This record gives sequence, C-alpha cells and structure tokens, in this order.
Amino acid sequence: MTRTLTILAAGLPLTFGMVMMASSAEAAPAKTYANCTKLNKVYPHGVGKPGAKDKTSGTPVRNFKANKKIYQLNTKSDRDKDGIACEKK
Ligand SMILES: [Ca+2]
Repeated sequence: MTRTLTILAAGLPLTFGMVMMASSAEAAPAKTYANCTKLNKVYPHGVGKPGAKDKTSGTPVRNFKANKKIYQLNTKSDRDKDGIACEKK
C-alpha cells in the first residue's frame, strides 16, 4: 500500500513535466530576436500584430504569426512600420 502511493507520487511530477515540454515545443516563448534571420527560423513568415496588414507593393504576406507580445519585443525588426516584423512569403 505504502509502496503503491510512493510510485504514484513519483510519477505525477514526471507526467506534468512531459506535458510542459510538449506545450513549450509547440509555442516558442516570446522573446526578442537579434535579427530577421533568427526570427524567421522560428517564424518563417514573420510576426505581427493581430489584424496588421503588410504594406508591400506586391502580394501582401498574410500568413505571418499574429502575436502582439512577440511583435512588441521585435518592433526594431519592423523596418517599414506596418505592424509586422520580418514579413516574408
Ligand atoms: Ca514590416
């Protein structure tokens, strides 16, 4: 009886840790990237404010990652100030 409880207690943190790892692999943490090469490795189409419109003269990029927090951390990479940093098709 005592042994069963010990095994259960030991297994709980392990299960929790695996769930945490799985979720962090899906969504990269919000952070500032040194440049667009690094940002585009994680977000190939850039990161922008939700609802931002790419103001390129060609076909606008719409498949960027929409995340206000990540965009705000990387506004320096939004050279044309259209609300999307490192937009790329
Ligand atoms: Ca931009």
